[in-house]
Amino acid sequence: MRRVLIGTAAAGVLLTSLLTATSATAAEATSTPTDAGSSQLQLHCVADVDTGLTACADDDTTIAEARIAVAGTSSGLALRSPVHVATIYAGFLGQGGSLEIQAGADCTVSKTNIDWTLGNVGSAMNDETSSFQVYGNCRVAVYDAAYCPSGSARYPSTGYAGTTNYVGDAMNDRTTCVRGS
Ligand SMILES: [Ca+2]
Repeated sequence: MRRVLIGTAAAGVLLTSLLTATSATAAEATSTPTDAGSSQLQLHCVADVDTGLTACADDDTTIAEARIAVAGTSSGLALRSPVHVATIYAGFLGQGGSLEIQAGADCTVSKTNIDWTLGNVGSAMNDETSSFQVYGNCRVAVYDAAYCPSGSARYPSTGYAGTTNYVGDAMNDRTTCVRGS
């Protein structure tokens, strides 16, 4: 009997602490959005490097619908079938807000040429990136300045990198442009 009472009390304490922790996390997320992985809205978005369009999933739009939306063009050209070439994340891989990048084709074998450039990651992810995952035979470099100008701070400092779980203190939360090779 006594053990049951102790167990019940312990469970009550645990539940209370979980609720407290949840409340504290929610409060922190809305008041300190600047750290890696704590982007205020944690939006999941898609950008297409060829159409220049970006869309985000929300209450009315699934990520699948966003992919289709950015693949078309406002001039009414036929929908394409783009491929997923990279995803940047506000937190470590798979965490926080994200931006999935689509291009017209996989990256080429050469890992020194430029296959695609996403000139501006958009307001939801600007200066938020902490990590990136590559797909479609691509390697990636992230740049501080829009349109990836030479001389801009970048990661890696030269060349291109495969999937990276942290872009380093120097480039954390600074990425505006993403380039694939
Ligand atoms: Ca930047």
